[in-house]
Amino acid sequence: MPGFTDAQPLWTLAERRGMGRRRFLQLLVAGGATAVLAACGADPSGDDRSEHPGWFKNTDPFIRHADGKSLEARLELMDGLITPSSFFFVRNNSVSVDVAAGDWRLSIDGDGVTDPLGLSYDAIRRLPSRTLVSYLECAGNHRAMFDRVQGRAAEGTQWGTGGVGNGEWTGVALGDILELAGVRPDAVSVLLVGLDTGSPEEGFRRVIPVEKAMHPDTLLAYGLNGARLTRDHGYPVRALVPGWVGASNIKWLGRIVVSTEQLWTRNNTTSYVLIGDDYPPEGEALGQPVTTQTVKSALALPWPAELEAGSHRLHGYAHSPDGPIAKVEWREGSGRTWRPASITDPQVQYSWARFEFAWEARPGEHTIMTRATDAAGATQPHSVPFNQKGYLFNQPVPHPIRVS
Ligand SMILES: Nc1nc2c(c(=O)[nH]1)N[C@H]1C(S)=C(S)[C@@H](COP(=O)(O)O)O[C@H]1N2
Ligand SMILES: [Mo]
Repeated sequence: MPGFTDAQPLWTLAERRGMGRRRFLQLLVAGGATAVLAACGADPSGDDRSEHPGWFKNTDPFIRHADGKSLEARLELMDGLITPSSFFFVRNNSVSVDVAAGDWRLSIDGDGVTDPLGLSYDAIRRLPSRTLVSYLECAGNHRAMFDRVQGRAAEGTQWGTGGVGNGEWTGVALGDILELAGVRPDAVSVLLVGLDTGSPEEGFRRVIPVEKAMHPDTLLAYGLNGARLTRDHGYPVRALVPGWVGASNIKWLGRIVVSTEQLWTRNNTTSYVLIGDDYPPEGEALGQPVTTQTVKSALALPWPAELEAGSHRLHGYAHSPDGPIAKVEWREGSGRTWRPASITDPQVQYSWARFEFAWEARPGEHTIMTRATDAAGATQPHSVPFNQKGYLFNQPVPHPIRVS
């Protein structure tokens, strides 16, 4: 039974809400972090009204970035495999929007379909549904490590390790929707457009290739963790593109354009592109557009972590876009020996893996690195080349731990 290595942030939150230590411990025993959060007045569905204009959910459990667009998850608040909606990170390029399902329509058009159409929410709910577990990660997750580890800051929100979550998603296969619209055999690009500003002309968008769009696991999702998708995560319908960078998973989806030519938009020419000496330009892009994520791991600890001396069971999460995690290793300080961590749960579909290991904490300043390898043999590299916007950082990070 996994436990908390450090429930300090949760306790701080509970204390601020006037909760006593005993009640806090009782709630943890009864229902884990979710129960504590619910007792603090946060709707466990994660769809309540926050005091901040950018989001709907209670922002207390998160690291709130100054850009007003990014709620970074605290991995140390998670003990299970599935991330509760109320702890799931949020990344917006503007603000979360409130779209009423009754008024919502999805349009599918473009020269890549023979029968352009519009679908209501009810129509989508009548189509065959699929449920799958998948992690979802921002392309910029770990971006701050370019600065913290390589000493050269990349542009953009300085995400630590919490720009990621693992959900159980329910929806319809995007491929079924494209079939309904009569997708042509010579279709190439599928453009997904969000309703961020209320109109499909302005919304956040991303192009994916038709092969990925037609994959049976690429979904138009309306459910997260057995409940209705919440507004911060794209209600009424969002795209779920397993393994691909967060930005492909368009929220508040309003329009799909299918094209027989490769489409280029901001988000595959100047943004979500690896720009730097090691990345030659591709097509109309300034560098190499990011598509899939990379193999990564992180400890479920605050940065820096503070622990009491003694025996600890540390845990964390590892994920790869290319299948299950085969092993996770850890190493202390600049030591040469990597030791095996154990993977604690069976991995289904595109889930991340939860790993843990025992650590004897002696007083002083320490660092621990973890390194994941997936079933295809891909492992976290010794060093990643710099790119201007700081995407896909996946070298092992020395997590600072202060022991007293
Ligand atoms: N419409 C729309 N979709 C969007 C975004 C956005 O700003 N608008 N942000 C994208 C980015 S950059 C990421 S990382 C994921 C984050 O999903 P989440 O907020 O549900 O965690 O949503 C993606 N989909
Ligand atoms: Mo992102």
